[in-house]
Amino acid sequence: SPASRLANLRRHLDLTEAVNKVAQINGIGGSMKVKVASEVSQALSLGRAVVALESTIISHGMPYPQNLQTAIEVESIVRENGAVPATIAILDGTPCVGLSLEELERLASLGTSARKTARRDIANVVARGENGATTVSATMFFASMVNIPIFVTGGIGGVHRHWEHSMDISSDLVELGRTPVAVVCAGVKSILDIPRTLEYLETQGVCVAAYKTNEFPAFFTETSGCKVSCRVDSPEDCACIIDASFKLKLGNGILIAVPIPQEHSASGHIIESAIHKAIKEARENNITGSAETPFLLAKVNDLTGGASLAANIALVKNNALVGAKVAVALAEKRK
Ligand code: PSU
Ligand code: MN
Repeated sequence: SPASRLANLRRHLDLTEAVNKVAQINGIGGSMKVKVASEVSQALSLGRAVVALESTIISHGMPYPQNLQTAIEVESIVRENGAVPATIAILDGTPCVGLSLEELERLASLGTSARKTARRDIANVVARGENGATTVSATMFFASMVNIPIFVTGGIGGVHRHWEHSMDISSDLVELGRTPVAVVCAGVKSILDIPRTLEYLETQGVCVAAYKTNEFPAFFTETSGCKVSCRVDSPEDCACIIDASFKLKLGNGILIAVPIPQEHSASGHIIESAIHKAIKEARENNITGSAETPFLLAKVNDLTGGASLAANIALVKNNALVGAKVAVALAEKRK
């Protein structure tokens, strides 16, 4: 039908644009190189589902070797559900979209000696030829650059407790306000100020959708006491909202918050008291800025005897499952 021919043409034009974008970055005139794994660029040019994955969660979010194992398992969950995984990191100064097993191994064993790279750090890491593990903000930036619409992670950054003194608000929230990528996460940890994180996302014009629930999840637990204005009940539901947001060219991101599976949810009060202690210790040792989140994550894990790490791994895998299904539903819709 003419309508489907038009749709095909439209898609062809979008893809040409995507391919050109990559080419431009790799171009002779351009000085900047972005390496896109061939499996990823092929999938993108065929309009197939691709899921971006971040790398700070590997370097700073989990200890070795669980980080490597989780990264590999997350990639295979994405594949098993019909999408191509694209883990994003900066290696020797080259932004890479899609890592080989060797590259994943390298990043996982580098751990915290890879630089935690948010948007503000990208140019510095590239210019110095360093290794950078991308946070949510930097990963969104590169995903959007190569037209990957879906990105899966564990938890995003947010408004820190004591924000009124430190003014510490994660650049993840601002990135969500200005980069059109849908981020699948398990909400934010209560190391952060959750109600104010949601207020800030509203200010930034970000649609926050909760998956099969009316409440924003708090990473380790299914509930946070905060309601969201958008509930989604299926991958297709998510795909419709993403598609509408992109077609309207709203320009901002979307947050899809998937609660941790009930059987893995960590005991609320144990986590809560660990978070309390961790924050107290961070204050006493004057740990602030970009060092705060990795410090709190590691401390909470120590204090809970690894229970929080197990929960973290389980929810990331669950997010990968949901994210891959959303990516497939979106690719179907765009056919
Ligand atoms: N929260 C988590 N796990 C993580 C992070 C946050 O539960 O691994 C990482 C993500 O990479 C996120 C970053 O983008 O920390 C936010 O850091 P900051 O709070 O410094 O903006
Ligand atoms: Mn910060």
